[in-house]
Amino acid sequence: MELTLCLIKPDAVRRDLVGSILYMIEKADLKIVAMKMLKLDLPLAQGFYHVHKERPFFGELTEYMASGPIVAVVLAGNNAIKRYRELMGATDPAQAADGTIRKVHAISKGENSVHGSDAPETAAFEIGYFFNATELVG
Ligand code: IDP
Ligand code: MG
Repeated sequence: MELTLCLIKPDAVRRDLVGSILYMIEKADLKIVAMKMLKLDLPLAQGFYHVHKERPFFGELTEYMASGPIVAVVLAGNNAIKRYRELMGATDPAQAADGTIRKVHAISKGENSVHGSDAPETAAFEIGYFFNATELVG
């Protein structure tokens, strides 16, 4: 059993897509073991995306992530990190495969509706960024 962090990003919460995205996740047989809605401020968004701080899009990304509420979700399953990355689709929705969350819902490469951890080390950091061990259930 592996854990991964999903964020439903501000563009998706704003467009009332939380239920649709969670439906796709549950249909894909990934188990929700923790969930909360929150609004990041700029320093929290910057801390979450610190690995991208040298990238040209860092300012745009962190301001967007702090622009409205998000939903943080911990998912569990065999090979959950890779399976959820596949379900999300490519970063740019124009490149995302049919049936993926980003193909169906994302607006652009920046406003791409969901985040997913990319490796066990980043998943551990990202889950710990939003949740205590006692908040994971199931
Ligand atoms: P990922 O979310 O598919 O793992 P990353 O390369 O880790 O993609 O980038 C993190 C996030 O930064 C993306 O999901 C997207 O919101 C944003 N981003 C990535 N590349 C660009 C870009 O070229 N312009 C604007 N935003 C970007
Ligand atoms: Mg990434």
